[in-house]
Amino acid sequence: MHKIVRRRERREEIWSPNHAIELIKSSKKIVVLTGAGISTSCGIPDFRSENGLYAELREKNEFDLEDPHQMFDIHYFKQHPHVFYSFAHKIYPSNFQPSPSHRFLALLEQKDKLLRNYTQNIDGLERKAGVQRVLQCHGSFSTATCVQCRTKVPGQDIEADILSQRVPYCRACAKAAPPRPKRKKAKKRKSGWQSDESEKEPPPNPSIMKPDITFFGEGLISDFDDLLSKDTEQADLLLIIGTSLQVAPVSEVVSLMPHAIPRILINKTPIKHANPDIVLLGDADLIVSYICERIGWTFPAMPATLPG
Ligand code: CNA
Repeated sequence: MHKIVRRRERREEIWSPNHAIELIKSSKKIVVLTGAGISTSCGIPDFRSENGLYAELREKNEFDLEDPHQMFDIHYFKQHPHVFYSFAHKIYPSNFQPSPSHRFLALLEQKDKLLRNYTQNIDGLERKAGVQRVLQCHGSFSTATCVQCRTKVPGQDIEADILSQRVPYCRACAKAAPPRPKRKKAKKRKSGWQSDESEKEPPPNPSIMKPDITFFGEGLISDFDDLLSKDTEQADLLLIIGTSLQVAPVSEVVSLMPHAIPRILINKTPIKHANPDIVLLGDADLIVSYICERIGWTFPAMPATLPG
């Protein structure tokens, strides 16, 4: 009740960056909802910005897609896996380093203020920055699963295929299938993208491996609902950073948080449906660096090895 009154009173005022700094300083259980905007400075494009992946897929149309969403659509993937694997190396996270925004999350955790980071990102950079209390709502490349027999393998097993733009097939399915007679030399395909189908014979029953990232048409990882219902009871601040909040159900974190909890949006573009109390528009890295400077926090050193 106290919180509700406080927020109603504050809503009468004009909230400023100073309020944001005060809220971050005083809060102890911060939920941070992040998206692709915290990784653009690392060199990974987001989806919906002017120079994002959707714009690139639309403009270049090198994959002949009717709609850029198809690149991450599970039904399309199962029928045309070579399209995703011709492209996946561009977003494969092995060579990227965390941004100041990722390190800000690590800092909140170090200060014992981070209740949880709900990230929609699949690049794993929160963990690389040392953040432990992170839920990768849309999964990651750290494991891969056979779409047919559901055998799970470490992501490293398909890394070479991703980087060479080849479709990885399931070894377990190939072992289980009866041997089949040798084919004559495969004909080269005329398609624009490189397909391994033209390079080598696929296994008898080609079962495709898929990285454990959530495609459109797939459900979220199982922990999401449980953790969110616990966190909504404890959270005292919601920070939304670098997301257009267009992808449900993660976008619903905002509406599921009790109204008493103040919400701060840090983003390049305004997101009206986040209904934020404080909007800090601009580059996330610059804004979080400014906040840290004002509070007197310095970024922790990067961990030497990857936790978890
Ligand atoms: P989005 O819809 O592309 O929105 C990104 C938002 O970030 C936009 O509102 C931008 O204005 C904003 N933004 C971009 N750069 C910055 C910046 N430097 N500072 C502040 N704000 C910035 O992406 P969402 O994350 O909202 O959509 C969820 C999708 C995107 C998830 O399914 C992800 O898997 C997917 N995705 C992830 C990555 C990644 O892991 N790095 C990259 C591309 C897409």
